[in-house]
Amino acid sequence: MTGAESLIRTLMTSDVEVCFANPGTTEIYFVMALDRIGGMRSVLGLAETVVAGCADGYARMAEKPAATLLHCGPGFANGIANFHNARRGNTPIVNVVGDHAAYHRPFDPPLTADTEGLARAVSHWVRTSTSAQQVGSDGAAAVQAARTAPGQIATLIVPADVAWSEGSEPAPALPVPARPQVALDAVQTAARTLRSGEPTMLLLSGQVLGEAGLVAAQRIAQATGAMLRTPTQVHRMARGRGRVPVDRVPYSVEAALKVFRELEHLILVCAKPPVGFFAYPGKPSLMVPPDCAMHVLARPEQDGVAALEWLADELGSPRVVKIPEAGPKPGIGSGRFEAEAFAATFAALLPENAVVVEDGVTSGRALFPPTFNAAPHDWIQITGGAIGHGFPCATGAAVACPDRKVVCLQADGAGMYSLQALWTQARENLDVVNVVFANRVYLILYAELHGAGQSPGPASNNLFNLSRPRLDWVGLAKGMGVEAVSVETLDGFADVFRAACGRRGPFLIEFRIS
Ligand SMILES: Cc1ncc(C[n+]2csc(CCOP(=O)(O)OP(=O)(O)O)c2C)c(N)n1
Repeated sequence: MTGAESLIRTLMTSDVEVCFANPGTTEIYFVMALDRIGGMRSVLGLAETVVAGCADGYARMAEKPAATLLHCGPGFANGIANFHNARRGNTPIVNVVGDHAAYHRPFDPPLTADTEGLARAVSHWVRTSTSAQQVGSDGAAAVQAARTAPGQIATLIVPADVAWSEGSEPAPALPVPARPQVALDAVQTAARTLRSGEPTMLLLSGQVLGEAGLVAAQRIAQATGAMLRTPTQVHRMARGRGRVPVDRVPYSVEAALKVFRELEHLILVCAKPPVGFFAYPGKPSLMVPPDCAMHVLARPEQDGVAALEWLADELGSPRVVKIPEAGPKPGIGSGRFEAEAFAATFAALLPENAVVVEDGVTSGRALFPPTFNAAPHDWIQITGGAIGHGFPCATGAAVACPDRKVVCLQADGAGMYSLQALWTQARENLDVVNVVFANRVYLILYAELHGAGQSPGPASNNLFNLSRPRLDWVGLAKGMGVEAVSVETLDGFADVFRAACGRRGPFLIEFRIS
């Protein structure tokens, strides 16, 4: 058996079922192995940023890693922005990166690069296999690393001669370590803080944004009056009617400071301390006031759900919670695009059990509160701020959840980074409705400029305006085999979105905002 074959068999034994790939010559041995072995689903992405985003979206929904197959240092490098987003979201991914045979590298062929160095920039675990005999156990170790809480990026570099050499054997799956439990002391400190009656907030992230964690957090809120928030970007959150509505920390520094202004205690539950997305002259980095005490109930890799349940029990909170009312039932708007009216319209029409992937940038800011009252759904956001996450992430989520409607909310500027994902959606016949907010500007950058007290000049207009030439999203989608329609009003959107959700397969709606 070749090294490539034993690695594929090892990955399959370790429950890796899908490989998002963009192969080259050094990965041909893996492609040959995939041909021979069968059973591993391979999905082609036409750029590595698509491959990386697909692997992210897949694992967020499947709750287990996919593999990627990438070509040498430069191929991996093309995926780095979306691997960064995945890393910031604690998504498990197993990267297999082909590379030159060790004996060939000294001749300095064109694709020679610091593959390990590039991998290290965004991976928690990096290894280069040195022999066909070893590559199976390397693969098993990579999956184990990826699945270690809270979820890691594991990158295995496989030189071509390791992949093609015979005499290899698959390795058995390695055990996945359980999430560590929090210490009694952490629970008791949090309980004491909450009993003090001083203004306290729980900041919830990662694993605890599933239904069980949110219910446990609500038990604590009910018993003590503690406030609840999520970070500005959620990795994946259970939302909609019947789910505990927890709002995000706002993006703008002023609005975020207001949220924390009166706070005396912040309890972190699998969350990091809240910081501004960027530094601004004269504004603080940390969003909580300097005299607010921060406590850690659970670190991101710990069992935050069990910790919240333990804390709720400690506080004597009943196990049944009353889910707070999430406001009036959303209604369908009319007229031109307006962020809040769009959010209400979207909430009114979102199908039951949908997966929403949001990379909506400025147009997506108002979406969170109105959609608490939508049908139950999961919501995924771009966790690392590297735009161009939406289309690929939605594509991967749809591979993971063939029975659920995936809706991708994508800003147009961000969408242009990775629009090739639409082609993968068409080829795999994935059930995704893509909504593009076509405002034809980098609106957020205009807002930042205004925030700095400046008016746009010729250079800013040249760098922030996308209307020359005008991007034609319907044409772009059709060119990649995805049906598409453009709309200009909220009522027009409602009609098309309803119809798109009533059919299967990829679809794109260009919402012409300007
Ligand atoms: C990988 C990456 N490159 C560049 C940026 C900087 N950036 C942030 S937002 C933005 C433009 C966003 O424009 P668009 O997606 O059209 O959203 P809008 O604000 O118009 O809604 C850019 C270029 C980034 N965040 N990530």
